Amino acid sequence: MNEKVKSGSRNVAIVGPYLSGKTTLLESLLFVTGAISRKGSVKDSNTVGDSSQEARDRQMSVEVSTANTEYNDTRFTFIDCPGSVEFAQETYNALIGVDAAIVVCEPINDRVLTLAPLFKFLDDWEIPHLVFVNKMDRANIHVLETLHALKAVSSRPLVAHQYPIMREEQLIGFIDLVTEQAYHYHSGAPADPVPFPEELKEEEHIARAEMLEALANFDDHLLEELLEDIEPPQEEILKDLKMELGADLVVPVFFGVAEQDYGVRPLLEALVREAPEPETTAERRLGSSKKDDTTIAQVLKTYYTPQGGKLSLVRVWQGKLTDGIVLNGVRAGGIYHLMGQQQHQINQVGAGEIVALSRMEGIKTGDTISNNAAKELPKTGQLEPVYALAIIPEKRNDEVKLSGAITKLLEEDPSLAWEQHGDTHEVILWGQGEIHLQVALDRLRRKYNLPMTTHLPQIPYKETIRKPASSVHGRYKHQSGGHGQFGDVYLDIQPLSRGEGFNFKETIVGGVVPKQYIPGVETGVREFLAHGPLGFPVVDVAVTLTNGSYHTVDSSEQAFKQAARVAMQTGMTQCQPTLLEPILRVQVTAPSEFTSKVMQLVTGRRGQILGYEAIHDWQGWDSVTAYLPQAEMHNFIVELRSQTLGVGSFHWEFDHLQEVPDKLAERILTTNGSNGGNGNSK
Ligand SMILES: Nc1nc2c(ncn2[C@@H]2O[C@H](COP(=O)(O)OP(=O)(O)O)[C@@H](O)[C@H]2O)c(=O)[nH]1
Ligand SMILES: [Mg+2]
Repeated sequence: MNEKVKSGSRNVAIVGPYLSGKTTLLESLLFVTGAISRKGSVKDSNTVGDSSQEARDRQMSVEVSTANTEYNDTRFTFIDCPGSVEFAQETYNALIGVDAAIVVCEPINDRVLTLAPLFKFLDDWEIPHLVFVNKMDRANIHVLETLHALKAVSSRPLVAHQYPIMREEQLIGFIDLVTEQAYHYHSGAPADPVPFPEELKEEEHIARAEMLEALANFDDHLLEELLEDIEPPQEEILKDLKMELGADLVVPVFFGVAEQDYGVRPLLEALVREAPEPETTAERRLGSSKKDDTTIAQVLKTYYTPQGGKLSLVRVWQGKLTDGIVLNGVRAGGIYHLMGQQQHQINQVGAGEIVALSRMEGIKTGDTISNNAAKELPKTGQLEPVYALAIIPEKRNDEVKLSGAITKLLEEDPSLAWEQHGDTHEVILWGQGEIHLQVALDRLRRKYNLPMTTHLPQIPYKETIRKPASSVHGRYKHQSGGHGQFGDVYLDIQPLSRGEGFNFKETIVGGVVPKQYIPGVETGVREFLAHGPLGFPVVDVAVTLTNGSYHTVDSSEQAFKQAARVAMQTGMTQCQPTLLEPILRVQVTAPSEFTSKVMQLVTGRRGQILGYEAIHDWQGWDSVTAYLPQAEMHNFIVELRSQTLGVGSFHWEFDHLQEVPDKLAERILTTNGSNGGNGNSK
């Protein structure tokens, strides 16, 4: 099927906080434009946006979802993005491929505040965006107050594009601030023009003047007109809106009720009229590089379908995609338009479209793909993992299948990570929070038939010693038929400073321990230190072989290894073994009004505050730096989010090992047993 040529197209992401109504808005956009004949609802789990089982189970979007429609001769591709912070990576990866974003929010002050990280991302990437204040059927704060709250979190000036007409807390219509025409909404039909509501004259004038002033900041001609009290022509206002939205200089604001399709047509009209054309976006992304016919596309999302096929959602920046095209050396299996989970195959598609390609093996989300070695385009950074669970297949035999399945899981969702921990041998799944990991585990179970059990990851404690022991004797002597075994050593054991690790020396004179047996001694010492007296790997210890004796027939490297172990066994208990815990250097970011709460959270978890400061390119946000024991970090992100309306986040790295306070060490050792059983399961 070849696509009918449309006069234009727009790729638009729908973003905003969890529960603001994005999936509902998409449903309404598709309904109003005739792409679907009946509206689904999130409650009934039959929307186009939340079509995956993982999304339906939770009645929330957990990955980006695409749908196409047409309005006024313009072809639209909408991408419904998850709003939960735990799925932000999905949203960010998709956003770099769109021409504009609709930021959906609720008229509730606290919720508006949670938009700050999203606005920052949009502005850092200069992605044109407009705001759709949804749920205006229960707006219990004044419109101007909502605008005020929005302005406080956006670094770009917000301009009301409409002035809502309310009846008590219900939206019933709007005044278009460009034309000053008023309209009333009706369910199931476009809005009707109505006479200007005189009682709103004053408020409307203020909002309109603010809009014009904001636009005039980037247009001297408009500024002159305003200064001279000349009414600017509507075309000029629209031209400015288009230019300034397109360059992410201003953020127009709309109001609506997605559930009743109110405000949805004006939004579509504004997108047709004012959102930048795909060519404009492509020019911005591709920069000054030479334009030719080379096909350049970028992967916005990778899916594995329930049938196991791979689909790469791509934005075509330049050139075209044709059936069987080879990109980065990989032949595409097919080209598809996606409508939720449905796929519609097409033969070819030109620049400016977002489509899915099948079987792009080895190609990852964010990759730039081309038929002629195009230069790599910028991609979004990876969110750092902040929450971990240790996972074990329910069925032992599944262990071999696990790494293949996890690899696919990570391709679909790059904000997951996994590791096989060197000390604890656990498989640890890392992600952005509890729900994020639960969704990942659901996918493992459902798509890969890999049910998993989970527990809290063990803390990789280590141990060291506080005191030295000298000339510790170890002798290994075995006489059992044939020739025997004999090794005999004297070791000095000394504590080292934190971070120095392990070192082994020898000061043997006169060959009392022959050279060829010394490596055996070192191996014996190292093997012992893998499991110290407390059951954990020992660090920051120096061992010196000072003396010993041997037997010409019975000695061997093996016997000296055993002798060294005997000496270590005796010696280490005299050295006051102590438990060490990993300390992370953590940098917490949150709006400054929460800084004192963040500090309390840190100190309440045995943390040590190192300092705090304002973030230089993020007004109103602070960064608190602290040392925190890893043992206190498990649900730190959960607490942090609950203290900061969900917007706090942190960066961490391992910093050093530190002695565990005695009382606590005792508790850890008794609950873990003394043999390194180190399990702190739930
Ligand atoms: N009152 C009201 N509720 C709405 C409106 N739009 C969406 N909702 C409800 O808000 C909840 C979250 O909607 P959803 O579309 O899943 O939000 P998302 O998380 O942003 O995708 C659902 O229960 C919707 O029915 C609206 O305009 N008015
Ligand atoms: Mg949703």
